[in-house]
Amino acid sequence: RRMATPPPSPLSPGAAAPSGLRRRDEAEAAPVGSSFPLGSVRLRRLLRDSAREKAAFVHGQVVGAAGEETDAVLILEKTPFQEEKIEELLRRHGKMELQMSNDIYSTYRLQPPPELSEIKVTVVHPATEKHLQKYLRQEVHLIRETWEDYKNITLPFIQSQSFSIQWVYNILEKKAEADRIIHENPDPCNGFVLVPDFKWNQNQLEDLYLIALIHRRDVKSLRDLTAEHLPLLRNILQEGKEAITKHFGVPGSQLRIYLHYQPSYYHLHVHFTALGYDAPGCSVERAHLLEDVMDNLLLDAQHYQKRALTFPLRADEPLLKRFQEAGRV
Ligand code: GTA
Repeated sequence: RRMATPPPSPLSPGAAAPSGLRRRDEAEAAPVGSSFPLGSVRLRRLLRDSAREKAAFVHGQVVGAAGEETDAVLILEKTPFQEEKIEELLRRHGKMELQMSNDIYSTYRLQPPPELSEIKVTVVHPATEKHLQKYLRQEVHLIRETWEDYKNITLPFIQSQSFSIQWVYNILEKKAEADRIIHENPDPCNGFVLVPDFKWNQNQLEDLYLIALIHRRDVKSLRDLTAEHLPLLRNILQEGKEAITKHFGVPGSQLRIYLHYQPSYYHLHVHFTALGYDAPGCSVERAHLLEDVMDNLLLDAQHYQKRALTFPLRADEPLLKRFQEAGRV
């Protein structure tokens, strides 16, 4: 999506910011500095980098005041271009160095002014070993999990060790990100909260990414869904689409709305991403379109307690070891 003919979006210059969203210039006016001591991070190793995503996943060590060391994961990403800033970038370009020239073709190395070359930094601190593993580049293997595998292998495993979902409860209880909420249906059974995903900086619509977190706390993943949850899923689909169209001007037909299996966080949530954005985790081996999930539940209330599900696991994930020990890989 180009921002030349912007929707009634808080992101376009001069547009009034709907409640709960800050305009970009306001965000820039926020106090400089942060609670995270970026300058004192010691680089331990590069976990992964991606030339295509222009991102580096870094394992760092933070030294506290008393000399204690804690692990951190830093994700450094070059942010997408904003159309309204391109002219300024060309006009105010800094040093421009010719790299090669051939007939009508030439390439240059450009050093733009700092305010036009922003980098998004995502910090996980203190990071657990599981976080380091999550972002480490590794081989992946596909698992085909039957319902018996789920009950005997996966469920005991996720009950014994999975990422904390405190951040989800903080959002639901308005202890964090309350000013970022785009929509809420407060019903304790069929309600949810829609917030921008922390992978999206909200500066451009190309990589739009929001998540809907359900209020009820007894649904871990796709595997728990039955026809009983259809009203909840319908609310997420309809109200989520409407809210995104209203706030960002993106029609429902340009949204990819899906669940992950396996998720990283076992509190049911639904991903809303721009259809044109190749979001991490949107490939067939991980993503289940919400509307397909709803159709499956309509056809058979116990669909997800019967069928086998495929998902990828990284080579040294303990869950893969459990499947190997059970002779299932
Ligand atoms: N608003 O505090 C949070 C928060 N946290 C902790 C996670 N999320 C949050 N959102 C808010 N506030 O989309 C978001 C995540 C994710 C969703 C959880 O909640 O950004 P999931 O349970 O299905 O887990 O979804 P998933 O898919 O593993 O999460 P994630 O982090 O997207 O990781 C998938 C893969 O994408 C990773 O293995 C990694 O390779 C890649 N990835 C992760 N982050 C980035 C990134 N910033 N840039 C590029 N690639 C990334």
